[in-house]
Amino acid sequence: MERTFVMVKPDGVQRGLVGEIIGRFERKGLQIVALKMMRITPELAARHYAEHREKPFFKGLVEYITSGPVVAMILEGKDCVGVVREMMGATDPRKAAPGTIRGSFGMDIGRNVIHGSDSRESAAREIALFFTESEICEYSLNLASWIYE
Ligand code: DAT
Ligand code: MG
Repeated sequence: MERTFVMVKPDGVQRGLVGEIIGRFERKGLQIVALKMMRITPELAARHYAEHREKPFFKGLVEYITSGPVVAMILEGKDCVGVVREMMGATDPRKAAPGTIRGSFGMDIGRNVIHGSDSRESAAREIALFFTESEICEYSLNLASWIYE
């Protein structure tokens, strides 16, 4: 099983989309193994988005992601990283496919509601950045045989 890091961004929290978004992942069959609400510091934002440090949108991105609480989680499932990226849709919500999370709920690239790791390597890095080992719950889903063959 694979794990990925997902975060409902401050706009998603303010707009009351937390339940809708988590519900979509639950109904898909992904397992929540860690979940918390938190405020991201500018330092954590800079580490999380280190790959974008030189981009013109970096300052605005850090302001946005630190502007209110986020809901951070670790999801687990078969091909979880790719499955979540597909469910999120394209980075620009106006270009994201209808029915995806960004395609359903967003308009601007700087208010795109959700973050999800883009690779297994990013997932491992971001999970370590946001969660301690003791915050991760190992448990088996009794439903597993109804989700996977
Ligand atoms: P994603 O969040 O789909 O992985 P990314 O890693 O390329 O996208 O960028 C991280 C975030 O930065 C993205 O969710 C929104 C913001 N962003 C990306 N490209 C942008 C741009 N051209 N203008 C403004 N914000 C941008
Ligand atoms: Mg990214």
